Amino acid sequence: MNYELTNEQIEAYQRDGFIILHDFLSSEELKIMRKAVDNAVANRKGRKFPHSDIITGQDDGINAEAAYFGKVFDQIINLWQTDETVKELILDRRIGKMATQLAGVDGIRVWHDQSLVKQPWANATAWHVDTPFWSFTHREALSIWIALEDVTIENGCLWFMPGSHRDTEFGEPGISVNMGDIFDKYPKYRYAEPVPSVIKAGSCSFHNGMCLHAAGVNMTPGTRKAMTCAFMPDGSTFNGNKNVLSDEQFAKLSIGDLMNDEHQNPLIYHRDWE
Ligand SMILES: O=C(O)CCC(=O)C(=O)O
Ligand SMILES: [Fe+2]
Repeated sequence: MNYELTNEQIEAYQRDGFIILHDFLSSEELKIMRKAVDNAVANRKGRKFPHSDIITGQDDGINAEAAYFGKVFDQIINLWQTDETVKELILDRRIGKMATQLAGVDGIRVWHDQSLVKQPWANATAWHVDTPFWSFTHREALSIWIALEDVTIENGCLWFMPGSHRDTEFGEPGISVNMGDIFDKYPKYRYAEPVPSVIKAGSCSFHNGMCLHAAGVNMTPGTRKAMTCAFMPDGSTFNGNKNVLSDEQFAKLSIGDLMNDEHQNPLIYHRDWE
């Protein structure tokens, strides 16, 4: 794992809101991660969350919009909670250190991981931001997105809008079936140039959860597999959103509570550990 970041890379991330890191995993590490994720996904049998029977793609009701979202990607969340190997690979202290350095915070906890598989001919992921969906409010929250297969313009790579993480706002997140609806809210970016993240299997990107991003349709007969993990800066507090929390966890929390449950949001790196 090439986990060393230069100051230039950290500065570029903080300026742009994302960074693309080629050759992140060695071919051996990639093989291990791909096998672990495939196995963990198969064992979940389509269950989107560890704590409920919702099946990925079937949780948004029966209407045209749900039918569209059901064909964006297969999304299996918190594999680390149901698979020991994925836990070891994703809650890796070295990845935590990278996230901490990029975010410029003191420490990082897991918010949630997810396997994202765009099936052949899958729909596009419209422009959106991530953090307003989550159960805490922090401008430096971020995600790693690891390509488990070569990711191309044709099979639905991610696209980022440089610098947008400093202009977006919290509040109603929403993601539309229409690719460009979010530009009604952020007109400054309607005519801006996005950057495609074309990366080989084993490469990764990090993006700030407030950075505008999207993914294209999968215009190929093959899959586009990625493993991702969202990170919450240590010290974040509950904002009232349920998001990926179970009913039990949600019932226990009050707005303003520190999100420091080691079973749900383990600390994976803190600068004090050096
Ligand atoms: O993989 C995709 O198509 C979208 C991923 C995404 O939006 C994210 O990781 O935040
Ligand atoms: Fe996203």
